[in-house]
Amino acid sequence: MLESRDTLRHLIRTKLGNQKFVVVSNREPYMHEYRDGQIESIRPASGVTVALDPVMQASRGLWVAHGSGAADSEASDLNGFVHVPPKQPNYKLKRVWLSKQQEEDYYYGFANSALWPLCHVAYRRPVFREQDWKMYREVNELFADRVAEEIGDDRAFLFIQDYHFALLPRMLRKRCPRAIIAQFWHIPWPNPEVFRICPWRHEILDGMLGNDILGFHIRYHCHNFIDTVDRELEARPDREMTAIVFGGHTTKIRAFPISIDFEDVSRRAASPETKKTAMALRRRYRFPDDFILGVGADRIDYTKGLPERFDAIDRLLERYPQYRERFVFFQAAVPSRTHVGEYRRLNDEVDERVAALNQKYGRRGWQPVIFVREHIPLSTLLGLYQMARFVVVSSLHDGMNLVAKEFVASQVDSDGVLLLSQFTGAARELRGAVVINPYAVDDMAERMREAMEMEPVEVRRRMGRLRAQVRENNVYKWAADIIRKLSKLT
Ligand code: ADQ
Repeated sequence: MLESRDTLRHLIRTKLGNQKFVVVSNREPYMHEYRDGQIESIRPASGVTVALDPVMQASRGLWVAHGSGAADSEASDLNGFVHVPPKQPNYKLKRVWLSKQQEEDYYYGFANSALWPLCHVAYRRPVFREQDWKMYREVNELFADRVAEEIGDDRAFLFIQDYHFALLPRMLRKRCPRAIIAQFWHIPWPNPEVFRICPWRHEILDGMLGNDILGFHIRYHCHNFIDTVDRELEARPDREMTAIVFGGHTTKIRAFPISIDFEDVSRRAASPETKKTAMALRRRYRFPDDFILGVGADRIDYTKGLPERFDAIDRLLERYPQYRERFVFFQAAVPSRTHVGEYRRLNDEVDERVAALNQKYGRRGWQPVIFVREHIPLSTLLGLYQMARFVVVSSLHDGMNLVAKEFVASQVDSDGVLLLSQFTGAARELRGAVVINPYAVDDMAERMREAMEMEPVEVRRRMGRLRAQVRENNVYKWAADIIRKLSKLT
């Protein structure tokens, strides 16, 4: 049976009954900002919130998150509550306020300068600062208090998101004794050799083993986690059951590949508005006649392989001059974590690569790369995907990657090719993509050429196969699988 918003809603009602369903994440699903003196709500470009919003709409639960928008406080009530989605509210968001220093040390510091590089192994050295770690613990405590205020001794399902809250499961177990606690780790988990450099590795593992269920995107990350615990703690891993018994409590470790709302994205992609958007983009960017479009859409993050992608385009145009003045690569790039030095350097590096490429090949009003450093609405991304011959996902390491799945869902005519890094969780699941190794730039250039020259029948065959997989393994199935597992624990 195909899971949908309706089947998920039904499942939530029958399995969770009247118990509270609470999601906790750092990033909020809707932020309020000031624009031209008005308060406007925007959706941040984060895979986590994109995936969970439809789940929350189906469950009508409570979402607890950091209120980070400039107008968030004004848009919420005195206790930080606001009803969302703004146009058709059907669940509650509880905003937790953090000071600048807390945000600096917990979010930019420990979460994004230590845990993010540690788990991604993209050859960026993690930075471990005592002050960041202390603040990470403090902010986890703060969230534990905010959630406990809502739950107390009630029975409830608590669903914690990601690497910002490794300590929260243990803290909540103490505060909410009747709650069932699950956590989904949206990024990879490294092997024990890599993880052992973390000075607070025992505390982190202890925190995560406060969960009843701990989910990763793929089995490989589950096995890495079990191996890490086995190496670091006096715990009893049960490899058959993929569970860990620690301090008398069992944590089940499971793979749940996250996904998207396939039907919604397909429907929007097939709409007349998307066609209009595509035509408007064509005019706006003066795409030449008979042009071939490649597209990338990413946060500007060193794990996404942007410099490598531009190097491959350079190699492509060098080797195959017939594509000059015909091929355009559109990169939608949303700035991210620019408080962190590593990210600022990456921004500069990406700018230099794009400028060098356009300088080297550009002529007569044509430039090979259009680089738009903006948060682009999904409707515009869909217009681009409609025109694209291929989309490149060249992550050096990625838990899953939802851009790949959104592109597949948008291909209602099955006339585009997905170039997908072998180091994404998505590559383990999706059959039909052209698999690339972003570290092998020459080969990536060849794969781009392959995508441009592929026979239409082969393009359709591959995309048809991809679409069948994403249609079936949609975000509602991801959530339903987790909820079924949770409900077995009551
Ligand atoms: P992210 O690293 O944020 O997510 P991803 O899964 O690709 O990565 O999701 C990014 C989202 O942002 C997509 O919905 C995409 O459409 C959107 N986006 C990208 N560029 C954009 C732009 N320029 N403008 C507007 N929107 C843009 C983390 C993990 C992933 C995992 C997700 C979900 O790193 O591996 O897939 O969580 O678990």
